[in-house]
Amino acid sequence: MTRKIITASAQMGPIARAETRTQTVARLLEMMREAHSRGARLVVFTEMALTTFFPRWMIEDEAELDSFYETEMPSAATLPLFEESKRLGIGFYLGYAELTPDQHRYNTAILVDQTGSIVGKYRKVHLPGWAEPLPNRPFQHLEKRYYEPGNLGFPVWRTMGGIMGMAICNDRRWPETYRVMGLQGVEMVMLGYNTPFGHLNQQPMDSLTLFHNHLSLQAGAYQNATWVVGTAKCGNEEGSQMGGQSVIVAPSGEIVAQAVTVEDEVITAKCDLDMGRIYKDTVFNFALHRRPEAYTLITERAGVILPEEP
Ligand code: CDT
Repeated sequence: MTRKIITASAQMGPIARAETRTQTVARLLEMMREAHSRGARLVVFTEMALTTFFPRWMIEDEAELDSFYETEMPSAATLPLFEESKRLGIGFYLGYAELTPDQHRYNTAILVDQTGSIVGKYRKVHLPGWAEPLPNRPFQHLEKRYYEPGNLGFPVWRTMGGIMGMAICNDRRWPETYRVMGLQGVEMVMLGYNTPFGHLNQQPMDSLTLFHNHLSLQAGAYQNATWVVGTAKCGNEEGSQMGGQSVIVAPSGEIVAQAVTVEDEVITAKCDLDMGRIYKDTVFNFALHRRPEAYTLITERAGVILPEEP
């Protein structure tokens, strides 16, 4: 039986601070329909796809801050996405800011299958930035203030004919993200991102922002023999410029589809979930070639380990 699934990455242009959930969901619905019209059975939306990227600001008004979080999923505003998913028979990944009933805050993504049912939830583990605002910066990056690290690990789900995993933005820079899912046989990793230029105040790194995006996604795909779908929120959002170049990466590490704008844009690829098999059976046959006993010498010790002075 063929396990080819046409998959879409639905890149999103800027979301204004004043944009309502209804307006944002309308944009997502339009892209879901476009993806479906091109044969897609799965569409990957971005990180925090329902609001502007609010961690760029220090927000002290609690009610204003709360307005960026979802307290239920689906909500009245997001229900049309679930209904359309079911009607069209297309699954989706959706990132959003989550506020739990017991007042915990996470940067979250859900996976919804082709019947419009939530089958998985992931909470971002690697939170970049700071908890306190930095002086003299036009924009902050306060994810450590507004979110707790995810507490669900990196699970995978057997759904939509494959073994599916999720990650969010900064997670893509960490090999552990993919490897933990790779060890569970993941066949497709979905990931949304908001990556502002200049966030580190380091010019040389800034010019490499887009290169590092692809480097991370392609290395994660190849080294774990998995498809990786990376979906940007991009363009000039409230004066903050964010990188695009959303991609669909094959288990070979090759980019098979790439966005060319910094606006709402749907790209698609026919993803053969069996394609990773040749790598999983050869160069990345984990059972045959990995040496966990060597890795634990280091990893069982917590924290950063500096080499000793010669
Ligand atoms: N959203 C997110 O995780 N963005 C980070 C950039 C900011 S690091 C201060 C990223 O890794 O793309």
